[in-house]
Order: sequence, then structure tokens, then C-alpha cells
Amino acid sequence: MQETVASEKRHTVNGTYPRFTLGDQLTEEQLQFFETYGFIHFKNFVDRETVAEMLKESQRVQDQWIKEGRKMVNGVPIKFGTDVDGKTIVQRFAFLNHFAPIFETFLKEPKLKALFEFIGAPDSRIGENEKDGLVFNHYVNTANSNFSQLGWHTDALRDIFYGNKIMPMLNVGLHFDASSPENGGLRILPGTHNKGIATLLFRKVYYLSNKADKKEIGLTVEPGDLTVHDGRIWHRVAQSPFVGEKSRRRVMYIPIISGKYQPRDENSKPLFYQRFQSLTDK
Ligand SMILES: O=C(O)CCC(=O)C(=O)O
Ligand SMILES: [Fe+2]
Repeated sequence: MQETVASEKRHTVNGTYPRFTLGDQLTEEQLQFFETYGFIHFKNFVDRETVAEMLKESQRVQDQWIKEGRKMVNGVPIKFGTDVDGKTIVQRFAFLNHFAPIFETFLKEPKLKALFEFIGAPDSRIGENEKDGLVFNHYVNTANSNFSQLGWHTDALRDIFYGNKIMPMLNVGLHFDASSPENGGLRILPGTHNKGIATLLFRKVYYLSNKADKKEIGLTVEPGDLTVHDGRIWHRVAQSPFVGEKSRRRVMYIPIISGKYQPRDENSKPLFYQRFQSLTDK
């Protein structure tokens, strides 16, 4: 235990943390790092050409959605905003995998299956049709941007709102822009993924708090890097101190999930929090 605390400090004090390379199978070291901290960072998961092609495809789908006036995908609202040049953009896509083959193919990448071992559930799978499917976030700081930061939260809270037992899940991020803590970006509170229900519910005020925490780690990523975080870990996206082009940050997430199969389709309605009471059902 003491050892864990000491190494946690070492990893947080100067904001550094080790990077790994994902092979066909997770190594003992990778499994241990993830178990201790609840997140992990793999370098160069896809090459620069793939990054460029994915960005191009996201823009194609964006323009198509804007043209057809689409507001939702499978009941999940699309977030629109304004870019530095005044152009309307999509700032949060859901189920993007259903709109471009390159993303559909990415979800089939065999190496992603190696990540299943982080949750160890026999029914682990990539959420192609569940949750929000493949999510693509586009943050940019402009006068009319609607999306430049995201308050403290865990991704597992959603399970509680939907009246489900919290099932093991991972959020796997593929990064498209270079980003370091000085430019905002993902902040993680290491080790908060396995501290029980009180931590999960009350460590921060969900989505309302944006305040830096002295124990948070800011990720430093380059295009093509892959990060994985446990669904129960506390994290936020810090606003870039810059405006305009320099603040641009694009990242996509795919959920690796387990438990009851709960697909969404075009008939799905936006979900509200009406089933909150069943939180205590086990
Ligand atoms: O943009 C990110 O890196 C994180 C986004 C996030 O936490 C979320 O959408 O739940
Ligand atoms: Fe999140």
C-alpha cells in the first residue's frame, strides 16, 4: 500500500507518467499500471496518414449532418458550435462509426481486443451500437464555441442514471491533435477508479466543477496516440488558455463495455434521469 502511495506521488508531482506500446497482448506491467492508476497511455497507435484520413472523414460527415439539418443520432443530441472562421461545426459526434467506413474498420482493429483484459469480463465488447457509440469531440476556444472544456465527472455515472448496476467499462481515446497540460486537455485524478461508491458519487460536483486539483495529471499526447481510462475514474477537460487555432483539440472515444446488451437505434429517445431511484437495486 505504501509503495502504491509513493509511486502515485512520483507519477503526479511533476506531472509525468510512463508511456507504453500496445502489442497483441497486454504486459504484466501495463496491467499493473492500469490497475493502480485507472488509466494508461499508448504511443503511436495509428500513423499520421490514418489520423489525416479520419479527420477528413469527420469533416465529410459534419458537412453532411449540417446540410441535412440532423440534430441527433440514435437519440443522442449532436453538439454544434462555431469555428475560428465563423463556420458551423460539429463539436460532439455520436455513433460516428455508422457514418464512415474508416471508423467502422477501426473498431474491428484486432489490437483493441487486447484491451479487454483490463476489465477481464468474459462478455467484454466494443460498444458499436451501445452507449454513444464512437464519439468524436472537437474543442476549440472561440467567441461562439459551445465546447471548450468539460467539468469533472466519471463516465460510469451514466449507468447509475440509467438505473443499471455499474458494469466495468473503459473509454478508449484516439487523439488527433498534439496537446500538453499547458494547452488544456484531459486531466485525470489517478487512482480514483477503485475507491468505492462514495468516491464515485461525491469526489467532485459532477460537471459543475472545473477547478484544477493538485493531484490531477494532465496528459501529453501526440496525434495517433491512444489513451484508456476506467469508466469510474474522475476526469475533466481543461480549457485551453489560448484562443483560436492553438486551442483546437480533437479526440475520439470508443467504449469497451460489459454487461447487458443495450443497443440504441434511430428510434431511441434521449434518455433522462428518471430511473435514478433504481440506483439502490443490485
Ligand atoms: O475529450 C476528452 O478527452 C474527454 C471527454 C470526456 O471525458 C467525455 O466525453 O466523457
Ligand atoms: Fe468522460
